[in-house]
Amino acid sequence: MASIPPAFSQCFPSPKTQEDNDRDEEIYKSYDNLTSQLPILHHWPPFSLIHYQSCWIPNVLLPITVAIQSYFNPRPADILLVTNPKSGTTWLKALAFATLHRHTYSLSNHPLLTTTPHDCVPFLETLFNHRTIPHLNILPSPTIFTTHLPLSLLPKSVLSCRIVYLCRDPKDTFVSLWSFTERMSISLSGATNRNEGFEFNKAFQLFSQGIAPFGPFWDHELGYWNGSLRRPEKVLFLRYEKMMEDPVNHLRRLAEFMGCPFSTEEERDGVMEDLVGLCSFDKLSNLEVNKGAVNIDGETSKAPVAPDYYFRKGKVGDWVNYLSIEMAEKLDAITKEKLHGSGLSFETSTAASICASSQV
Ligand code: PAP
Repeated sequence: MASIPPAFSQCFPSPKTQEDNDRDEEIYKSYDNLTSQLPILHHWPPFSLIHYQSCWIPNVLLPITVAIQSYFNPRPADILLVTNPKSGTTWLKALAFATLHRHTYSLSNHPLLTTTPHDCVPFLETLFNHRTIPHLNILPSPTIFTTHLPLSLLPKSVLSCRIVYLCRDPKDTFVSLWSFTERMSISLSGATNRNEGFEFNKAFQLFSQGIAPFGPFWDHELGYWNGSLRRPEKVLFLRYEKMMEDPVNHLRRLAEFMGCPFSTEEERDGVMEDLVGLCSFDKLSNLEVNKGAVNIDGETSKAPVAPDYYFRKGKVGDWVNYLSIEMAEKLDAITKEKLHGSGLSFETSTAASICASSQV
């Protein structure tokens, strides 16, 4: 878990009053106690996953999650970006940040050139990870936050702000998640041999059973999908694959939803194309800031995770290079069953459709 970006340090008044200190200690300690009462699995290295209110969350996040449930109280203008891990969080953060602040920063001197998207838009899980309830309401309004938590684990008050949800085909999400956690667990364990990492087939089995960080994958998607059907003015549901196909039109929708639509002049002057270029995989992944090492200071480890872990390939359909056809069909079948009747589907990227198109 990353440290607090400087722009957010004002949420943590220092020194704390003794009263605040005692309150925070008591709150976080009582949440810690919950950990011993819940089922826990150690099969998804480097995390231990704890089953809390039907969701598998990394166990170090349990007190943080409960603190978010109790104390996250966004303002109506705030924007919450939500993703299942590895669904394009980094990209969405960059796009939303660049769009909201486009009148403040020029392209040549933009914070995204020198600051990672994760530091521009921190996770709630990071902000609540300091055994202090952060004073988020002193931040400028609107502020953009991010979380991986499912809708069912967020407080009801979350619908007072606007939520942007980005989903991705589960096969690509799984491959990206496995690659990231495998790389992380090798780095943390000091292993030199890939075989000592996180075995692919084992990860696949767990993911298929719904056991993955913030899983089950499908429940996460359905929570926000149904939210977007019920309250379209509050939840914008986006898809990674569609955004890759037509990023400019999606940026237009994102800006409208966030309450800062592009003007006719901006459209004419190519502002959307410029921002899409700034936030593109090629641009961001080649910046020095997105290559260097940073420290994870969560309880899981002190080992470094380099920002380039968040920039692997950025491709749609990379699963074909990792999953056997049987695995892909199995995941497709589970997805079809889980999403049945919801109106949400990933039909265009199923194993069957890819096989059919490669035979044409
Ligand atoms: P997180 O949920 O842990 O924050 P997230 O950013 O969702 O991570 O996952 C990284 C994925 O987004 C990677 O996908 P891949 O493993 O399939 O390659 C990464 O390459 C992709 N990604 C990162 N930045 C961009 C971008 N600017 N455009 C498109 N995809 C991106």
